[in-house]
Amino acid sequence: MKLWKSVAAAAALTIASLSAFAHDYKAGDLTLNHPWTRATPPRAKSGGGFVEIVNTGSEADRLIAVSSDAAAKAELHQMTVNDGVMTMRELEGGIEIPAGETVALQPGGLHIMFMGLNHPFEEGARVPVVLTFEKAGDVALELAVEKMGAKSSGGDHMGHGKN
Ligand SMILES: [Cu+2]
Repeated sequence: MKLWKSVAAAAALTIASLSAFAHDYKAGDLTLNHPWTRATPPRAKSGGGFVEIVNTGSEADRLIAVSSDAAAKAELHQMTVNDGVMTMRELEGGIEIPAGETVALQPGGLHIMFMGLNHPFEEGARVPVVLTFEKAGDVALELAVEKMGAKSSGGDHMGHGKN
């Protein structure tokens, strides 16, 4: 499934080639630290993606979309736990990155959601993703695939397989 337009793809390739050996990414006033995901079980249909986004600028930006060739669909999600019940919802308005602040996408909170994985995420591999920001534009990243359950805060994404 081709979610990105050719312009975005060209920009993504340029950025990816510049940062092939780094694992922090910069775009305008944004720095994206250590994007990562977790290895998935063999038949998993979904997975989460995580990254810390630092805005050193004087204006807010907004993460408005995510796309990836690794899955049929990628969305921005918020996980919350109320009385022990985990729920996730898609953030249709995106995620604001306030000026001078850091927003962490992490297990148990905000995250990238991959649905319909083309193949399982294997530990040590890299998963390509393009994040689209209102001001900073498209930023191509590679998520490092860590151990299954790594840095988990208890929640996982198994529930999404039924969607
Ligand atoms: Cu989710």
